[in-house]
Amino acid sequence: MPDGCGGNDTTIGIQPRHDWTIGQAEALFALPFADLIYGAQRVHRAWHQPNAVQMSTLLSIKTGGCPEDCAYCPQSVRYQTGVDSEALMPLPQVLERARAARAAGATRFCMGAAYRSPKRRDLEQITLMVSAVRELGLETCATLGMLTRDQAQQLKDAGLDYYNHNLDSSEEFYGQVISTRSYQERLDTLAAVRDAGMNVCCGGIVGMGETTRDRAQMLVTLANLPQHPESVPINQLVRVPGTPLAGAGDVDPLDFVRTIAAARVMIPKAHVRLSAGRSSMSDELQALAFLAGANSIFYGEKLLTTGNPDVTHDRALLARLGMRAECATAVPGAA
Ligand code: SAM
Ligand code: DTB
Ligand code: SF4
Repeated sequence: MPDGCGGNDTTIGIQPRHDWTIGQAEALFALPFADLIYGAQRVHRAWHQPNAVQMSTLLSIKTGGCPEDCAYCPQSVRYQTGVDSEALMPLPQVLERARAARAAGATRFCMGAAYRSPKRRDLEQITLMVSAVRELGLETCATLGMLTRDQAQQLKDAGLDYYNHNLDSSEEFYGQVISTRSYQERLDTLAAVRDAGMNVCCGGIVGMGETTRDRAQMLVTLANLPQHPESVPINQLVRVPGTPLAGAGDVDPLDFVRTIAAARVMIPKAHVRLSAGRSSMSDELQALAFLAGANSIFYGEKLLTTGNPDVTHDRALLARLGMRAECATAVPGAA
């Protein structure tokens, strides 16, 4: 490039680092779009099969009635969203859904519960679900709110492979979204999950009114954890009527893609999941997210309480892009 034409230093390293500064992260977001995507692709191809997508299916095993006040969430008891409070789903029903997910091509089954934290008796039931789902040969994931160290160990002993617990945003912005538990409590749960020997699934939401700096700061917090999360879900806010964030402004789709790309660069070995919000994204936007390094999706018609693209559409999209489902990792001890 000729001197004096405003060329950028676009060198993006491929090695995992744990010493990101907010300035460096913001500089990534500020790169020309093509430079950021090019860097993210280089990182992606250094660590991952470029055209493979990990497929997780979600099931809400305990819906609604949650005492927390997360401003984005249709399952909080505090907001009138039309989501009723239900009891914990019985094991046979969970297994039926897990078998269906496996038959449709999912390799991981993620069980979500609208809890602040699980009670002892609920956790006993859930450990049975985890073991039974794993016996089907599926990887297991759960998201049940805050965990103590003992609870994390119980889940690990039952065969839980991944625990999802999101930071959601930067610590600074978090207080505007949730008041009923602290950022530090989230970090404590993540440490308990990690110390119990489980894989960590942790990401956040784009579109709640946060700034680019908040997005960058959330990724700095994740990247500077002692061990990187294995899975990083990047959700676009699903604006559910009745929640305080129902009227949040649109996200610039290119800024959403920048967040995916920055996650890919800063947490290179993780699966970055193009998570909630796909129902309102065009195929072209999703293609751009894959190009930016997303390599995992939620697969199946429903997320927890809101919709997701149907599997026929997703299969067709992957085929159009020459992409394929990632092969399952062997689940030791599965039937
Ligand atoms: N109750 C548990 C918890 O909060 O950890 C587990 C379930 S909770 C629904 C899991 C995550 O879903 C949240 O941390 C948030 O990132 C995401 N989520 C919830 N509602 C959402 C929405 N309307 N749009 C996008 N993501 C959402
Ligand atoms: C995550 O990061 N996104 C998923 C999963 N982890 C549990 C949940 C998305 C929920 C979207 C709103 C709903 O369907 O209720
Ligand atoms: Fe409850 Fe989780 Fe929803 Fe927050 S995000 S209200 S903790 S279900």
